[in-house]
Amino acid sequence: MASLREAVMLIRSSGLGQTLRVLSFTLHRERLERKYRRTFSNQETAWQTPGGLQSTEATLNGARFRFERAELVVDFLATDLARLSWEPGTPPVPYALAKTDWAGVQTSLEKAPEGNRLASQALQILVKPDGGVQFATPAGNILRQELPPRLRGAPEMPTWQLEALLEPREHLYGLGEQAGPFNLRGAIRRMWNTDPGGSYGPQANPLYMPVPVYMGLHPGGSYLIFHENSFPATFDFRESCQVTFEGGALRTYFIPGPPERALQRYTQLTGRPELPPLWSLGYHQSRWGYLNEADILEVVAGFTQHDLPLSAIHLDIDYMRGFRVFTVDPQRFPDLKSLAKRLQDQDIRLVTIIDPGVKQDRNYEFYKDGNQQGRFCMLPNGRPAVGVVWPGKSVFPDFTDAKTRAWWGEGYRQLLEAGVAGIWHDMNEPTSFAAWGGNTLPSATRHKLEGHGGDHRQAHNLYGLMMNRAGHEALHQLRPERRPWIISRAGWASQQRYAWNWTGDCESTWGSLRMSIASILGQGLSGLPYTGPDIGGFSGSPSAELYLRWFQLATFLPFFRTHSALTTARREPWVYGEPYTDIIRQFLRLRYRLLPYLYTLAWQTSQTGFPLVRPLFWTDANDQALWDIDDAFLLGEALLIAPVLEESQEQRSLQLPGGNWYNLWDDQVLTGSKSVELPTNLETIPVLVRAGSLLPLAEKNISTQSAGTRMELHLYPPEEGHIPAPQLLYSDAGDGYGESRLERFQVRGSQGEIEVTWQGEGEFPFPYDEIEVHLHGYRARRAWIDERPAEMNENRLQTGIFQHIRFEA
Ligand code: MIG
Repeated sequence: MASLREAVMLIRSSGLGQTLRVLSFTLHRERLERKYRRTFSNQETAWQTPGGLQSTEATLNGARFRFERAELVVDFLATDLARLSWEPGTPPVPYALAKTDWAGVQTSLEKAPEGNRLASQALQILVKPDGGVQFATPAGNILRQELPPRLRGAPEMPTWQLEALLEPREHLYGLGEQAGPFNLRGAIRRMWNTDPGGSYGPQANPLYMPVPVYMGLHPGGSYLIFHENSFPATFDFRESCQVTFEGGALRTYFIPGPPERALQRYTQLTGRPELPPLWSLGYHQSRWGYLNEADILEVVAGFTQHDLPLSAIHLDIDYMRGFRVFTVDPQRFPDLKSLAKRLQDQDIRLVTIIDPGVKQDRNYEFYKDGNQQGRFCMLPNGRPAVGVVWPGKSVFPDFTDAKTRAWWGEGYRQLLEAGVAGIWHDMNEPTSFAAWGGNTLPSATRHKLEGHGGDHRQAHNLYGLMMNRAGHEALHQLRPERRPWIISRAGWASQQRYAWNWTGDCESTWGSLRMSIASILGQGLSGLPYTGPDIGGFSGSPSAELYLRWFQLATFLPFFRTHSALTTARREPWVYGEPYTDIIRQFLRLRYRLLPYLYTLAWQTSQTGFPLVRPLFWTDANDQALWDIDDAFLLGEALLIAPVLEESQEQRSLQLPGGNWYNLWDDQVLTGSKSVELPTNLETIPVLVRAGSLLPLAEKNISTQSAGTRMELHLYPPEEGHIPAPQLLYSDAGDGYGESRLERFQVRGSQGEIEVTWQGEGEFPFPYDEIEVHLHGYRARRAWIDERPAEMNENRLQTGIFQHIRFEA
């Protein structure tokens, strides 16, 4: 049992029978592990180096280096994307790759005194005669120095270890979902999708979704590294950068360049998310413990009564018939379809949870069918791998088989036909309850791996990813006119193509609130832009103040949902009474006003892979003072959020990036490149707007379906001599694959005179009837709309569609 809490929850909710099942599973697995470890243990053999270089051969886009005991193949897929593969070891099944048809670039292979040098216009790779590898910029700045890798164990299943030296100032970020500080320097992290068991805090490791990708930043430059290897691994960043993979070929993608360019390349390689439906960026309410239709209707009525907007409500495991996936309990939800319809009429979407474990029950059609068709993971003895999850003894679909993905995909049909809008994938690490020794399937469990075949050590980290792929493909197929929306707990590299994710069962503490920022920033730099924590933390009952602070922070995160565990106090946004409900209402409204801005960021993510939530150094990767900041973040280009992360805090300090920043609440201007003190109060958290921004805020209609009838453009004057990047505004119907449009607003000028030019393109009609430009930190005495004098109303200007506006102080 991962924790006593879970043990108690388990016995309480499932009884003694379940507990005995868990014990029996654990004992059975232990026997299997012992047997299996004998076959595959690499622990006893000594580390070896590749040995001396024996031959070098230029290839079209790189070179092949034969060493005594290993071989290295280097390919330049693009000038700034190199793939290095060390064998022996099973090459990866390319699940993570979205793009495989790289044209490749011709490189020159040059013999130098230190070794063989391969160079493109963006990167030099030096392969030394002992297998050491050095990466440098064309100018010769060293980005990374690798020692000769080490390997041990049987050649068909070696353990590889790669060690690189770190620069004294080097910072490392990423590795998917992580707790603890944003900068991973000094950390040791395990790659093994894991359910920490009902609650976790700031140092937990591993979590549900580690990803073997990270970014390095040091004064000599920056780079991104992706290891395409799904075996269990350890990333040890304490002394040096030491990475150990317990199987498979050692495959590395190396991308030099500043963070945003590197991330763009990485997400070209592994894919970018499609644009999500607009409703998914609204507010979601959830709780493990909304038991039936009456509960749901009562909660929804509460939102109406308290005048709080709501976009989605989630059904946790209790909607199912005895936790059987793809069933609905007829007593609790007698008519899901009419419920979904009723909610939809109020612009509220229904999301249902789906767990991968399928109850082993002879009278359950889905199980029977899957069993007959051989859809479940097997043990080497040809019998299904049986674990224990909520429904009791359960079997696990093998999502690494295309036929199984298609079969599973059919399961969603009924839910979609009932009007369910989104799907929530849980327990897909995969998790099986166990009393000790980790809560997942036995290592010996077999997986198809698209015909290559392999064991659970290779397939474990791919399990959630491939379940999400199955779901994503099914939603596309079953409901082609709508955009799929799935949120998942587990996943792996390239996960962003198939699902959002949330940070799981984080504890309800101030430390956990703070940690969620680092987690989301790290995921963003791992290519995963859509995430967020359970507001208030999952496992406990937060104080009113903690819940409020969490809510205020989450207003600026992509995934915006309150969710809580069965055993906690109720947590609808009104349960804390005033002044909390009123403040929450203000933040909810702000969130809905921000939707066009968020939606534009979502569109940008689909084009670039940039996360919505970004570290402060995104403004300037050379500003070393920003490298450690994980108590504040950027939302897109325009907003900087500095949440309140401590109880009764009256002011907080912030390392402010360079340039001028306006306080969103009172327009006070601050100048950056220094640490500033920000006063706080209960009503707000510090939010700053970057000078030169034109922040779009929708007004009047805060529903998610039609984004608003009035658009306010909030103009914050640029600094003298600075021309900001254009502010984009993306619009479409909010779902489906119809027409869209993109506005491009260019702001120029400064204190004396400011102009805004507007260029729009696209067939979708501009969705706002009125436009109002609001000036901040600037007083205009006169204004012209398309060269005609116009009337200022205080600091506001009413206008229709325009091409050019000019303000004069
Ligand atoms: O073993 O479905 O992280 O959000 O409420 C716990 C019940 C299973 C874990 C998820 C949580 C969800 C809970 N699930």
